Amino acid sequence: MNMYLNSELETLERKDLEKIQLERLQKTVLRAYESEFYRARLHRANVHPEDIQSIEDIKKIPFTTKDDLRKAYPYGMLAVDKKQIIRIHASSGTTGTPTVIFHTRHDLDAWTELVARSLYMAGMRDSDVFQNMMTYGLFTGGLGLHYGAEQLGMMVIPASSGNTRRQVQLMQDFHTTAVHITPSYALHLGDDVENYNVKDPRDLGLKFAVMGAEPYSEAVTRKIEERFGLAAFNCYGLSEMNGPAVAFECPAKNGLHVWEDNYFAEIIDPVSTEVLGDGQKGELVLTTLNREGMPILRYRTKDLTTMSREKCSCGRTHARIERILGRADDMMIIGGVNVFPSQIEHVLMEIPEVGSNYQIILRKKGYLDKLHVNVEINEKFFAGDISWLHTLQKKIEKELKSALLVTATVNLVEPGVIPPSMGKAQRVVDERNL
Ligand code: DLL
Repeated sequence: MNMYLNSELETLERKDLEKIQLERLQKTVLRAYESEFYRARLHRANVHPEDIQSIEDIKKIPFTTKDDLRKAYPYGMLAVDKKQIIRIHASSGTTGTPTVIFHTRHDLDAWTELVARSLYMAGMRDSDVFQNMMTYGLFTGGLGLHYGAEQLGMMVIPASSGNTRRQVQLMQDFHTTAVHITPSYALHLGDDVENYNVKDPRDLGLKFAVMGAEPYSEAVTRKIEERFGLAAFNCYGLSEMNGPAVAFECPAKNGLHVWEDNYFAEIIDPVSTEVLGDGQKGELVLTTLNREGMPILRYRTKDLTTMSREKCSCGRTHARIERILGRADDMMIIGGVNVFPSQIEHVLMEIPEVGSNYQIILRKKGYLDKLHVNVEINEKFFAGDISWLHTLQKKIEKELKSALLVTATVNLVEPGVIPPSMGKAQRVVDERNL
C-alpha cells in the first residue's frame, strides 16, 4: 500500500528540500514587501529580497509577533489586492482585537493539500467517513480539516462541536470511522456515550482520531486509544500559519512532521532569541513559504518544543517537532479556545462596578475545562442595597462569553478579598492536570 500522498515531496533529500525552501523564502520576502506592515518593517531593518541568498540569511529578518498582527489589524499585512482574497480566518488577540488571516485561492488549495497529506499519512482513505467535531467558523479547526478530508475523497460529516447526543447518532447512522476532536472532548465522550445507550466506546467502531488545538500528554493519547480502540494522531497548527496540519504525527509516532515545503521552522531561545540546534528545547518560530495573501516572516508561536531534522523511520525527510511542551507566554487554552488573561482584564475594566482585582481559576469538571473568575466589586458601589449584584454577575458572564467565546462562572467578592499585591502571573490559578 502506498504510504505517501505526495511521495516525491514527502521524501525529498534535505538538500533538495532546502533548495525549494530558499526559492520560496525569496519569493515570500518579495511578496511581503507588498504589505504595508512588512514594507515598513523590512525597510527599517534594511532587509531586501536580494539579501536572502541562502537559507541561513533568514536570520537577517526580524521576528513577527501576535502583537504586530494586532497592530496591523485589519488590512496592514494584506499583501495582494483584496479582490484576490476568498476567505478569512481569525484567532483571539491578546486584548479585544483579534488577529486576522487572509487567504487567496492558492493559499486555501495549498493548505487543503497539507491537510490531505496529513490525513493520508495517518492512514485515512476515501472509504473512511470523517466526522469533523471541531467548531466551524472563524476558528480554523472546522473548515481547515474539512476541505482536506474532502480532497481525500472521504465522506465528510461537518458535525461541528458539542451536542453529544447528535454526535453519537451521526456516528452510528453513518458508521463514522475517523473523528477530528479535541483531546478533552474525546475523554469526556468516552464516559458520556454511556448516557446514549452505547455500552462501550469501542462499539462505535472508530478507527482514527485527529487530535489537536490544545496541549495534551502521551498518557491522554493512550487512554483515548484504549477506550475507543482507535489510533490517535497529534495535529498541530495555529491560525497565523493557516491552522491545523502545520505539523502532524506519522505512524512511527516519534514526533510531528512539519511540512517544510510550506513552512520554515526554527527553534529559538525565547529570552535571548538565539537560534537553537536540533534537540534543544525552545520556542517554535515559523515562516510561511507558500502563502500569497498574507505572508508571515519568522512568527514567534510562543509554543515550546524541540526539533529534529533526522530522517524518520517512516521515510519522510520533513523535520519533526516533539509534542508541544508548554507556552512561553500566559495564553491559556480552555476547551480548545485560546484565551489571554489580558482579554479578561480588558472586559472587566470596562465595567465601572468592577474593582481593580480579579483572579482566574481553571478547573476540570470531569474531563472538561471550566473557567472561573473571582471579581472584586468596586468599593464605591459596595454600600447599602446590594440586590443588583446578581444582575452584575450575569452581565459580566455575558460580556466574557461574548469576548472570549468561552463560558465563565463569575464569583463576585467583596473589595479587599483578593490580595492586591498579587503579581500578574498569579492572577491565573491553573488547577487542571493535563
Ligand atoms: O488551534 C489550530 C488547530 C485546530 C490545530 C485544530 C489543531 C487542530 P489557534 O486557535 O490559532 O489554532 O491556536 C493555536 O493552539 O499556538 C498552540 O498553543 C495550540 N495548539 C494547537 N494544536 C496543538 C497541539 C488552532 N496539537 C495554538 N498540541 C497553538 C498542543 C496545540 N497545542
